[in-house]
Parts: sequence; C-alpha cells; structure tokens
Amino acid sequence: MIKLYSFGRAFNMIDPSPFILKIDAYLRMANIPYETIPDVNNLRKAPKGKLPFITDGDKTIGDSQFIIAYLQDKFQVELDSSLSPEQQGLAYLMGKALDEDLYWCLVYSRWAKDDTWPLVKKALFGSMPFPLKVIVPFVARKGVLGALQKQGLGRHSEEEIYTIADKSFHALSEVLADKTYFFNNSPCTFDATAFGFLDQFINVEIDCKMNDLAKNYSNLVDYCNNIRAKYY
Ligand SMILES: N[C@@H](CCC(=O)N[C@@H](CS)C(=O)NCC(=O)O)C(=O)O
Repeated sequence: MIKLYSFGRAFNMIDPSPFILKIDAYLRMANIPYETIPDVNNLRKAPKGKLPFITDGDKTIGDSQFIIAYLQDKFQVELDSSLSPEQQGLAYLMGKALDEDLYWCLVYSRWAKDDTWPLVKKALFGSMPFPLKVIVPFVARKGVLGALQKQGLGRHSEEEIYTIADKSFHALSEVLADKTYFFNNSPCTFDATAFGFLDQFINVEIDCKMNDLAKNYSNLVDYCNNIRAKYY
C-alpha cells in the first residue's frame, strides 16, 4: 500500500501544502489505493527535507514530480494518455509555473503577511508544548522569509506580488474557460497540480486579499468545487 506522508488537515484543507494536495488528488484521480500519514514531524524523515514523500514497501520517494513519475510507471496510470504531445508539453510547463512561481505567492500570503501569519502559526504550531510553540514558529518564519528573499519574490512590493499572483489566476481562468478540466474531458496530471494549488486559495479558511483575487474567477471556483465533489 502506498503511504503518503503529509502535514495533516488545516484551514478546511486535506493538507495546507499544495504539493501534498497535488499528490493526494493525483492518487484519487488515478484510483490508486493509499494511506495518509499526517504528522508535522514527517519533515524530519523526508528524504529531501520537504513534504510530500511516499513509501511503497521498502521504497521511499520524495518530491511531487518524482512521486508522480513513480506512480505513473508502477500503476500504468493513463491520465495523460489522451493528451497530444503539444498538450503534454504545455501541461508540463504550466505545472512548473504553479510549482515554482505561484507557490511563492502562496507562501508570501500565509507567512509574510501580518494578518494571516497568526492563523498559520496557530494551525501549524499551536499544539506544541510551551516554549516550543513560541520558539519553533519564530525560527520557521525567519527561515521562510529568508527563502522568499533568496528566491526573489519577497523583494517585490505587496502590490507587485498581488499582480504576479493575479496574472497566474487570470491565465489559468483563460485556459480553463468553460471546460470541466484543463485539457480533455477527463482529469490529467496537470489537473491534480491545478487543484492542489487553486484549492489552497479558493476553499481555504483564511480571509486575505490574495485568496479574494483567486475567488474573483468564478470558473476557477467551480473547477475546485467540482473536483471536491467528485473526488472528496
Ligand atoms: N519540489 C517539492 C517542493 C515541496 C515543498 O516545497 N514542500 C514544502 C511544504 S509546501 C516543505 O516541505 N517545506 C519545508 C521546508 O522547506 O523546510 C515537491 O514538488 O514536492
């Protein structure tokens, strides 16, 4: 049985990590039986120091891209078989845009903003005993804010970051248009990625400007809700 190592439920999300939600959605869309092991301490066991990772018997695979490649190969997943080579190329690049760009907007909206940080702090670290519940979030936030600076997004103004996020929401909305899924009539790997990210803005129980920007696109809201209704 595949075991998916995750953080665990928070803010009305199966998991607050878009990469974990991506794998969770992929497993459901591909109809692969799995078990979730939710625990913030999973990070310490993660082969690359990040979640998600999966185990399959004695094999351990880290990173959502390599997890999907492993699952696709092992279970002969056909989710992408109806995509043309051009669609497969576009789907790959669109997935990278979410993984490598929109992700940092999500990180900014949750970890850098003073209105959302207290919620994140409580959800992720609130159950820790004193004094860990004070020290660990302080150190973790410092690390995340440093990563935002090094990656570069954190050097933009707040308004510029909203513009960057909204450009992605707008582009996704235009590509999706009135379809149920991004490419053909059934979900492909990119739909697992898109849902993993968009649901983090649209159905998350956090009120903030960035989430409002995403919720302005009614087709993206319907998209997330349809996937929730069908697979969750
Ligand atoms: N490239 C990785 C990214 C995973 C990732 O960034 N996970 C974050 C949570 S959303 C994490 O574990 N961060 C912990 C850390 O960096 O210490 C993937 O696709 O799985």
